[in-house]
Amino acid sequence: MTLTPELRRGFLEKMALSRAFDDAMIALYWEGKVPIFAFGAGPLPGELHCSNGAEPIGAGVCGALSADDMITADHRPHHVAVCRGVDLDRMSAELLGKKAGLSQGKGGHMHIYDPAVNFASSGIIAEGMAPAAGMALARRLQKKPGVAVTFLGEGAANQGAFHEVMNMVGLWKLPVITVVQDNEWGVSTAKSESTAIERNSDRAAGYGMAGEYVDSNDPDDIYEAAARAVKRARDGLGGTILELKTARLAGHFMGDQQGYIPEQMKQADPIPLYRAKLIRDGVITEAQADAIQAAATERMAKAMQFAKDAPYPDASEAFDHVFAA
Ligand SMILES: Cc1ncc(C[n+]2csc(CCOP(=O)(O)OP(=O)(O)O)c2C)c(N)n1
Repeated sequence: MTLTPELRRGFLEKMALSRAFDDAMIALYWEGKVPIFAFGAGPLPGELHCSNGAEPIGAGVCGALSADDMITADHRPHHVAVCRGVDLDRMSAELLGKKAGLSQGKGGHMHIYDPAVNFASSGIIAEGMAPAAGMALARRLQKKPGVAVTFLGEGAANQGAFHEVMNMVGLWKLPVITVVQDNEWGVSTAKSESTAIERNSDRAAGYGMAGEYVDSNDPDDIYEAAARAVKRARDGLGGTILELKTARLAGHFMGDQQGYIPEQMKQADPIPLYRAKLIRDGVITEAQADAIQAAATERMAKAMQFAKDAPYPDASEAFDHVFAA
């Protein structure tokens, strides 16, 4: 898999669309809310954990996958979902609680599910790991191709589920790539105060699998590391813990003013950096970069209009799809 100019241009397009999605949802979230404190109700029900800063992960990792591959993500799923090609209209409707949403408006922003592109997410941290391993095992038993990729934060890497699933993936050499997104913070707890070692990717040795840390929030570097992990998985060499240094620019949730982050630890925005890099490398011109941004804004405006125009589910449907009570 080669890093072509088309692929790199596509990374910028996907990152711009992901950011447009988050910025539109952030603006909507604040409608009807008390500024700064996030009290009150508005058109966007529930909490909102945005991906601003982590877009290179979605673009780089999803760029290395094929349609057969399967993804599970966590409570901060937008960048992965958008870059995977989850239906943007229905994803937007899901956040607004509309019946046209991917889960008929009952899942909200943490529970994005689109079987058309093998994508699911859950608000329970590290929860997506076992289903990812299960899907990889199922494919193996069915003699069908497919690598499973599970996305989580560095905070979730201290959950019990992480260790249990990694052991089975290592033991059975399952084609599972565990993407640990290291934005340094689990809510307001620093990685250095919660994790015994500096790099979760070093834990891979304890599970008999490959581990790689990418100290760069650039989709080119992420793509190349992801492509190496995908190749190992497809070649039958088992899983990889791929830890990616990234940024959390919009706070843990809305209303988080991030007062606990020292000024010198504030992270850079990767999108303008990548835009400048592509222009410097002669992949695109300034005008083409502006056109990519304009197209993303326009596409998101259409998705938001679809979501706003869509009807709410009927109250009589509230208990549909409840399997046990
Ligand atoms: C099992 C479980 N415990 C606690 C929570 C509450 N919670 C939501 S996000 C979060 C922190 C997650 O940090 P990290 O995994 O580093 O991801 P980030 O938010 O930084 O992307 C916590 C504790 C949860 N959702 N699930």
